[in-house]
Amino acid sequence: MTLELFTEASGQWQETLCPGAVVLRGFATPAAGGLLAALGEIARQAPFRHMITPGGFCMSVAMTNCGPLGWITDRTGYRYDSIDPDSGKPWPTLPELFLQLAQTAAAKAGFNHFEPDACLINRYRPGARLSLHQDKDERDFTQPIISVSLGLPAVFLFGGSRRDDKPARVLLTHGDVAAWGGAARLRYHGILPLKAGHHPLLGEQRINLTFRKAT
Ligand code: MD3
Ligand code: FE
Repeated sequence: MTLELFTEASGQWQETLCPGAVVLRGFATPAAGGLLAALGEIARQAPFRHMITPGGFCMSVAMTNCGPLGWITDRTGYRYDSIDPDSGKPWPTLPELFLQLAQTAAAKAGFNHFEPDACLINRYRPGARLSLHQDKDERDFTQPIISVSLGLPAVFLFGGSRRDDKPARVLLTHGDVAAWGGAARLRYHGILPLKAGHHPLLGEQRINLTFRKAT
């Protein structure tokens, strides 16, 4: 990474990794208790599951969704769907607290009028990883993706616009919120295998929420 700008506005550390990629360190920390309570309710209605990739591999990251649309993968491909294939029912409602956090973070990072219609929830246990990929299943790439990290820290790989561009490593820790838009929106990215550890609120896991405008 050649450029990394730090600013401190209203006691909030903000790092610009590149144009369009902004990390708000600890932005979600005050909301963490409320987020986890809402998450428990979501996981009760739509339990975390290990989805199958089109290539036939079982993902090490367990996933669920909330909001009007959810991201899913199976042998037929990747897509957004309003129905949870495991229950046959709509995904749980997007909690007001989730929406509020996503929208305030988006605005702080310079993305106004963000109206997410999907929230993908990833659960990493030690060893779980996400290989380098682009997020391309959304309709409008001018819309950012907002991510919220909770629990154990993870090494985020921030690559370039081509798969073989050497990725930078960025540690994402509990409470970090990041906005990925503009020129960063189609960059390759991934997560290295989660290191074992214990987090006081989440135990042996990391949760990542990604807010998206899919349609
Ligand atoms: C950069 N999740 O769900 S969040 C994903 O931590 C995903 O679970 C990771 O990649 C996780 O698709 C990374 C940070 C993130 C999310 C979307 C991006 C970074 C991004 C889209 C474009 C560029
Ligand atoms: Fe992604």
